[in-house]
Amino acid sequence: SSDSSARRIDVIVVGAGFAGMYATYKFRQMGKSVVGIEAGGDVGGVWYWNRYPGARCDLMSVDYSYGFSEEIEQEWTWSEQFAAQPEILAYANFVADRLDLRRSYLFNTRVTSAIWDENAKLWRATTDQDQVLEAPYCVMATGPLSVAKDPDIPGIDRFKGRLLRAQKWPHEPVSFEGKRVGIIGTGSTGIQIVQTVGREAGELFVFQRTPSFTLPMRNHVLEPDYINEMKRHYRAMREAMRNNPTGGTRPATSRPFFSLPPSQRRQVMEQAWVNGGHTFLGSFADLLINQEANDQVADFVREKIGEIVKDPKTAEALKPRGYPIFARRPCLDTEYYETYNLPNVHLVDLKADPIVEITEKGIRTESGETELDILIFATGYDALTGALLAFDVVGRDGYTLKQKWGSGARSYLGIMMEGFPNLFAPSGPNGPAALANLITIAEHDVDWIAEMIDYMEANGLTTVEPTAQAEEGWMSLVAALAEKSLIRKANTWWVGANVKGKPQGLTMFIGGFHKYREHCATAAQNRSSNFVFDQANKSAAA
Ligand code: NA7
Repeated sequence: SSDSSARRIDVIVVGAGFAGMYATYKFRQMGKSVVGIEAGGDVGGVWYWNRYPGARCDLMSVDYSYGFSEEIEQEWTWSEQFAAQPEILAYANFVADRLDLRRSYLFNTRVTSAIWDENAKLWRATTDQDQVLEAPYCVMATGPLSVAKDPDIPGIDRFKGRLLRAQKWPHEPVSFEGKRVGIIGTGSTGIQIVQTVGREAGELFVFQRTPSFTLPMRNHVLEPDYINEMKRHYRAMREAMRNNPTGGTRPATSRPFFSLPPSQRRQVMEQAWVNGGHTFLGSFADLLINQEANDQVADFVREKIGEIVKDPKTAEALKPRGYPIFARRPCLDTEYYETYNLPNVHLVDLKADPIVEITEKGIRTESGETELDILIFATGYDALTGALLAFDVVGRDGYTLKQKWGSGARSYLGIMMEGFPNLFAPSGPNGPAALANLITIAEHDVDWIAEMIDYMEANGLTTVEPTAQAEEGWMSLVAALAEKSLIRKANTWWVGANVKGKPQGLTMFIGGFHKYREHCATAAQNRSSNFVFDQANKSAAA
């Protein structure tokens, strides 16, 4: 029975990031009525919120952009090889304008629950603005990195200075001039903030628990000749991206590290350092499965840190040890290590001098209190599953997602869940997120979902969910691949280690985007063995 005050539509899309925007467009093109729900004030998702100084994508801009529209590809021109947040947000806005997406969205609105109604065969989504929406299909484009996580440190509420979170950055510019600034977090986000704010602030104190490996980004302005060339070859490029393990244009290699003699290996690493860090992983095929190869690259990077950073004690503290390089997402920086040569930038090594508490005036470590005007948190996300567990998602027979994922996220292809009919999560947990280009994944997944819906409608089917067996098979494959990889050897958001109490384990398919795509295609070709259609009708008839 459907709720009489509810608005009945065809598809609910949660999120206006790149996955949600494309889903909204795609389903509208299919003639569906779509309502999108977005907590932010406008489109852009993570790029709407993350306005911190130095925010930039570490994928090349031509890769990290939509491939579904030739018009958009031709009309939009990227200015830099790696675009900064304002440009990416401008791009999202350009796409939203161009496709008139905003008319489908409720902004400044959060979904508070999404509940499957088995009788009506509808998802019913309730919002914090008291709307109720009902639709046969619900698409959770909620993003793998959208729920910010504060550090577990006592006294956060006590601080009387200005507290800023990277992932909820104010819209108006923040001045650091003459200020004493502290930052906690030295992942990709912290590194971008440090290298930017370190050059502005009166004093910058970097409270580092675990140093990251970061490689030079070598960002540069894109020349008109390059742009023209690119625009001529976009089609072939997108095709190549779809067949690439990263879902991007970075060339893949099958060359093992030790297939080259030592001097040549060294030469390749030196060249990768000069060309830019994103070429490292493309230089050797086995860096994430061969510990000795990994050690050699890690040694090479530690050597570079030692060469750049002048103070030996600081250099030593910045050198990551005890986990494999690339087992945390590698950061790409612009003179990050050089920042520590500035007289106003101070590294506080929390391994030697742990934080005790946050005080009214700043941060107290074991050795004493550091007074601060501004404190920045760049302490990461409740990644991959956080956004979908932040509200109630209730499937068939009152089965909740929290129950289903109680001991770790389970899904089929990272898109669908047994027990949750007609619920789709593009770039969801157990898909290739984080190791591949998220826009490529999002477009692929939305297209795959659209095909599924087309198939159902052409065949008079109303509900679909994966079989328990198909889901189990996928989860075994994800686990088997994870088992072989060095990724499990580092405590990161990739394995859930950064959130207290979170089930541990790699909930990502690491076999490469190109393989993921094949699995999805095969799954769809064998629909009757991998999915149950009209489950309720069947059980009612039985
Ligand atoms: P990350 O990579 O999860 O980094 C979070 C950082 O915050 C990391 O250095 C943490 O140190 C640090 N952290 C968290 N809690 C604490 C406490 N209590 N004390 C000290 N330091 C702390 O998040 P990012 O936002 O940088 O990057 C996320 C992804 O966004 C990135 O991988 C790209 O894909 C884009 P720890 O390692 O836990 O010791």
